[in-house]
Amino acid sequence: MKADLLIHNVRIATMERGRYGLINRGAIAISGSHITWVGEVAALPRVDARKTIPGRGQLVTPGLIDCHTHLVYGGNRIDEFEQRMGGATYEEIAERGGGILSTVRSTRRGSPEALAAQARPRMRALLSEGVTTVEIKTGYGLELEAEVRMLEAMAMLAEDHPVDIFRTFLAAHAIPPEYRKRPDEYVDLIIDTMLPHVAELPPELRPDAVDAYCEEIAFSIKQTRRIFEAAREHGFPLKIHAEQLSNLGGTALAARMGALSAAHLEYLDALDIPAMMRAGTVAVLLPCALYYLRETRRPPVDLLRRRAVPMAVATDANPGTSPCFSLLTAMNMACVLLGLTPEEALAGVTIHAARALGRADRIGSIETGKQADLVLWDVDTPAELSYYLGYVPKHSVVRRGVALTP
Ligand code: DI6
Ligand code: FE
Repeated sequence: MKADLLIHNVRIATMERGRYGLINRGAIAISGSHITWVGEVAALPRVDARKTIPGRGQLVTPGLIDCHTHLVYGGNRIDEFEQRMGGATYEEIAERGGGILSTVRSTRRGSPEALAAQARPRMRALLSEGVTTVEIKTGYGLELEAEVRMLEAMAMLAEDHPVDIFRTFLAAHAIPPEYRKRPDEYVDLIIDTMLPHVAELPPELRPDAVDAYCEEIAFSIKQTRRIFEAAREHGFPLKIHAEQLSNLGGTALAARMGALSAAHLEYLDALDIPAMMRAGTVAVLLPCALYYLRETRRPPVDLLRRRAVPMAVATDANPGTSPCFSLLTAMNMACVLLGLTPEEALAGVTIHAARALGRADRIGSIETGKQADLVLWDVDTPAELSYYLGYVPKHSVVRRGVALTP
């Protein structure tokens, strides 16, 4: 057997089917950007490898996937953090014109270059923890040109970082100030102008999915359904933010329309779950947002687990409710605050995160035929990845079959 890269003598958490799937003394052969063989060293056929990484028993996991972020935005909201810690509520700040709309003002002012430049340190923070795929949403432009500039900033980030970026179009994030009194007209704008335009963008800019924030303070069920119907006609996979502050039924709607994922879910109801099961819709848990908002309500993890709904874990990195750029922190919080096991947390940032992006056929587990995105960790057991807070175990990354120099 020929290989471009052979990784030898490592422990492998394959993460197939959401389990560790440990191979205690394993090897991985890679040709080009893909895995061509994985298994016990004892069963390894004779390999003629151009390059070998002689392992020392490190733990190899799939490259981590942050499947829900708002990494591209202008400005920051540190002043609001200070106000909130002094007692102001998120709603009060929003009423004063702060909140999402404050980020919209600073994002609209930014060129794609400026937006990419501001996002770079945040991207580096994510990548420094073994992340190899990042989803990023638009939604701080809320007008066609500014939304497209956000997509352009994402394309720039993809060019100068070793990462696969999944672009999600979230024009339905908030009602822009100029449409405050006529929200349905903004929905018309999304449907009649924005979606047809972004659907025709070249492949490096075209969104990979369409998302909507279905909530009392954002888009109603009816508005969300209209946007999703139009998005589907353009062939976009669907994602939703729902059941964060109340139960409007957005998750069930999205699942019935075949959505890839539904995020937040603190107010998810048992009755919403069968639709998710039928559609294979992934529940995306965002513990850092819940932490920052001091939300005491928890997503119904036990129910989701019992009904075998795949659970992903993500940072929700954004300037308002989750200025967190550490996926390992999100894993820890998923365990401590939400009750996931470390195995579920790791599945939540690998195979189930891949599924939330519709890419489980390509990434998220260590299997023959998958993209060779791997992290070699100096840890004893996979649970260790969820164990620390503010400490990143030493590791190295192989992305698309290429060993990255740290
Ligand atoms: N989910 C969130 O938690 C936020 N948006 C969303 O869709 C908050 C975004 C912000 O405050 O900037
Ligand atoms: Fe979000």
